[in-house]
Amino acid sequence: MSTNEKRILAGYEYAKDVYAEKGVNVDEAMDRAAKYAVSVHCWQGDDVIGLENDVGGTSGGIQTTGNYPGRARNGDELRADFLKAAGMMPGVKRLNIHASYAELHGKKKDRDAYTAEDFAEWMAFAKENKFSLDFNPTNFGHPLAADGFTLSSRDDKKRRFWIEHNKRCREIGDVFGKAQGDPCVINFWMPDGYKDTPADTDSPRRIMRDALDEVFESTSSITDDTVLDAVESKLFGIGVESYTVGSNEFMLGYAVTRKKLLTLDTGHFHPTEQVSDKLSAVLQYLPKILLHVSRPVRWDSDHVVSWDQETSRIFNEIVANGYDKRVVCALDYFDASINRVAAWVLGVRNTQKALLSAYLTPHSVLREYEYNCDYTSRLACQEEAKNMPFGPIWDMYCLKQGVPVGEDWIKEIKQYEKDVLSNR
Ligand code: RNT
Ligand code: ZN
Repeated sequence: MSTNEKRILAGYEYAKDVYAEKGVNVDEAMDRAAKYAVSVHCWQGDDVIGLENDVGGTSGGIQTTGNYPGRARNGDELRADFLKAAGMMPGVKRLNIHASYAELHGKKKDRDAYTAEDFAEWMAFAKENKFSLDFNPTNFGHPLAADGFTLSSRDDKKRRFWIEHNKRCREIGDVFGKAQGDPCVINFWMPDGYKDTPADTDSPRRIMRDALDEVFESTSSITDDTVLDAVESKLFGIGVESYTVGSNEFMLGYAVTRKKLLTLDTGHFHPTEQVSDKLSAVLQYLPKILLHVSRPVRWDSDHVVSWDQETSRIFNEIVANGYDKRVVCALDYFDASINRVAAWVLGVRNTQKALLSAYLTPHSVLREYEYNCDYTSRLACQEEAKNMPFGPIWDMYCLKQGVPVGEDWIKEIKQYEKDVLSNR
């Protein structure tokens, strides 16, 4: 055993005792954290540009900022970077890809004609490395979405194209789901909306509702066994400030009436609204929801997920309420101002810290105080919980998961940057 490992073990023994005193079983907490899957988005690795022939990139109010060198320029680089990053992330990981990551090899076809074959490399990669795949229609970054409308377009030709694209995505997800033996989670996000106050707010919503219905009804042979559909709401995007067709109320209503998952992205609400407070509200009416964990800084800026108070609260809600099976977790951010592989690792490790720390929190003690109306003790205990020796447990968790402990991963990233990224 190395000196470092001895130190980790000593710290761990001490910390375990402290937690045991509060009735927390540390080994069980680590086990549960490791089993809760986090779906990691491929698009952090290439600034959401994608791998298609002539289309791709961001539009519809989302934006990647920064120009750090070393961006993955093709599928092989993106997968190599992802694998490098995955080796530094504890816990079960899924791999979340977008339709814009089709590898067409010069084939002249558009998004309304994609099939699972266009994702053959991703499927092989997922199988080889034992990641399950999740999927997303790409309703942006395309000339037919240039006017800001997709499934709610009044233009029949454009709307038909997007309806067909979203159908293809369910078919592709079905192939993924069958191949991996567990459902592929498909997230439907449409950027549709107006920069300025509309004269007609009703018809785009009616058109989108009917278009979504058509997508799901015409592919209804695809069931929950292979695909879980989620619809993502949003408040506003850059250049789409005044009206978003797929608003919170629209998507919540859609999810409840059509039995879909609702996607709650932490950047898609007014800054004083908290997704942590929404989980137990929507889960009174929906069996499952999808989370997009992100970090909005003043707007939906998609900063790298930090282990901040709101992220902690979200995972406390999941764990304390026993929502582990009902809240599906995916990450959604894109930062091109720092090393992109590091950005991946940071976001997942921070999510995992929030998750592990939630499993280590004595929720039943806190609830007992609450039920006895002893709010003094509840607050005191919540504050004391912040001071628990989490660090040594985290180190042991990383050690057990076979990923770098402490800051060791930064050295590894710097080496990778020197050997691989800087040569691009
Ligand atoms: C946009 C949504 C959406 C996208 C990804 C790339 O605001 O959050 O989920 O970020 O699909
Ligand atoms: Zn999102």
